[in-house]
Amino acid sequence: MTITPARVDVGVRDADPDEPGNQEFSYILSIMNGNGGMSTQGTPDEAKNIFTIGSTKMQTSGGVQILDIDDLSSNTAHGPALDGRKIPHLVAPGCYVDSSVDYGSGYSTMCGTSMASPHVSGAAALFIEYYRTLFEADPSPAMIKAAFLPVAHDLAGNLDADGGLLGHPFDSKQGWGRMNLPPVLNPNVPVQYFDHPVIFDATGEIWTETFAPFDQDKPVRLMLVWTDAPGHGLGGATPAWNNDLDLSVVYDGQTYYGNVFGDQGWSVPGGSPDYENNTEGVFLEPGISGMIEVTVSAANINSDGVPFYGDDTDQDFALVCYNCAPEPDFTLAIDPQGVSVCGLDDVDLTVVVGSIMEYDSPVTLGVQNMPPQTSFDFDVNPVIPPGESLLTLTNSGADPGVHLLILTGESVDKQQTINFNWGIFTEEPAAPVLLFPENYAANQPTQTTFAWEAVAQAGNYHLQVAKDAGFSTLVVDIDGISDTNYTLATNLDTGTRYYWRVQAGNACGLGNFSSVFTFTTEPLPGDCGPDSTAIVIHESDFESGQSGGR
Ligand SMILES: [Ca+2]
Ligand SMILES: [Ca+2]
Ligand SMILES: [Ca+2]
Ligand SMILES: [Ca+2]
Repeated sequence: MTITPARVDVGVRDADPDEPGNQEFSYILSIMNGNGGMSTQGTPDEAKNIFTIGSTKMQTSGGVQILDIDDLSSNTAHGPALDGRKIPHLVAPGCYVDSSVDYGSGYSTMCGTSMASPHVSGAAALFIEYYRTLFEADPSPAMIKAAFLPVAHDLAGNLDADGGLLGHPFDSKQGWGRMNLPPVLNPNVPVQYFDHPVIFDATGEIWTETFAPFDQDKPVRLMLVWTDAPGHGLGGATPAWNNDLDLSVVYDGQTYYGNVFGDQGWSVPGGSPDYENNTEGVFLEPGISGMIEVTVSAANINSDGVPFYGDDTDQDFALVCYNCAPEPDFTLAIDPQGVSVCGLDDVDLTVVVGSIMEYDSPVTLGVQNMPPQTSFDFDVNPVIPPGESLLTLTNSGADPGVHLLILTGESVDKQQTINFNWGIFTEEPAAPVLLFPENYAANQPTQTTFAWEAVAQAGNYHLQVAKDAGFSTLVVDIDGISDTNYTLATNLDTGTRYYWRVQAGNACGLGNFSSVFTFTTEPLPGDCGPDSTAIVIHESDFESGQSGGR
């Protein structure tokens, strides 16, 4: 049975026709293995409401990681849809991938867009969980796309399925780029999510919000996605779209429309609104300093975008903005973020109070958790954002140690805090006492965890691991450890003897090293044990065709 685009486009909005109301369903489908070319997708790849995924390279068929993972793999189909819409929406690693296929020798690798789309399905499941923790609600299928598309990895300069050079997104080969999960689940800028903030009832209606970039050194990325009414759904050259929304952003007197990008992949002013695609992005390059006004307008509402609601002409949408602050606010920063001193010297730190969206209410600064026999002073307080103040910390005999302090900023309706460390020391720390691996421990994991007792006046610790008791061949030499334990990020050799020691340091200097402990790592099957010498008891040269067992 052929699945028409209409069937999946209907299902994104309402996957269960027997159940009253809408049961939304996020279809994340692989585009066909069309092997490049032009418009080599099949059906229902042309559907407009689904999330269509192409494939990038990852491993050889033998399972060896390859370097050019940002090239499209030769199997993936190129769009556009026959009516001109750009597909796929996203690409992900698909060729080759460790898979559950069994060619008679257990698991094997496989190459295909069918291997790429499960990466996005899994990532979407993680995003749904993340979104639930933020809003105690499920994101719509349009919201899932709107969260992933604007932060996808731009594949410009890499190869398409035919070996040609890719440009910047949005195009009909990489779509919006290669899936990039960290900024979706762990963004380093504020993200504003709007899932059906309004439902347009008629052509001409608009929705607007004003934002400012939170971090002026990073881009502002906006994405508008809507689940359109299904339409004829037959594929082919007859336009599949029904309702048309437009994203526009006004900044510094210029209007930026969705999907109007310049040579460098950033949005440029001018051009005209996109009337085909139901994913519209505006990417403003770093350096935006003023407010931006975001508008979603109902350019053409001719169909029932939201069944079981209102009349038969309406449409909802999802909009996501990365690096957008929603309202005027101030920011706090301190430089340096931590200080250590030996003796009774005063310490000076610079507090920077930033302004978002021209926020200028006075900010009163303070420091909490000050230890006894210390005091603080700001040369300017309160500070009018944007502004600075010099913070001086004075010590008249506080207990030595690392003190966690809290810098506070309070304004009429806002408050901010940041933590920083003040290390106060009077002498070099003593040598640590090692805990584990215990001396002469055997069969330790190769990603060994080391632990030692805390030392008075330790600012941080220095761990050394060597293959000899004299520490002339160091295999681990890590400084600045703040905890009293450390787990190796890389593996030691198996079946090998190691020696380790720790010293503590602070602003007064480095203490003595601990006594040395030794341990051995677990052997692999067939490994000779540590401190042993292999003795050959049988040899056979199969390559030369001789039979074994001489
Ligand atoms: Ca239903
Ligand atoms: Ca449009
Ligand atoms: Ca309706
Ligand atoms: Ca209407």
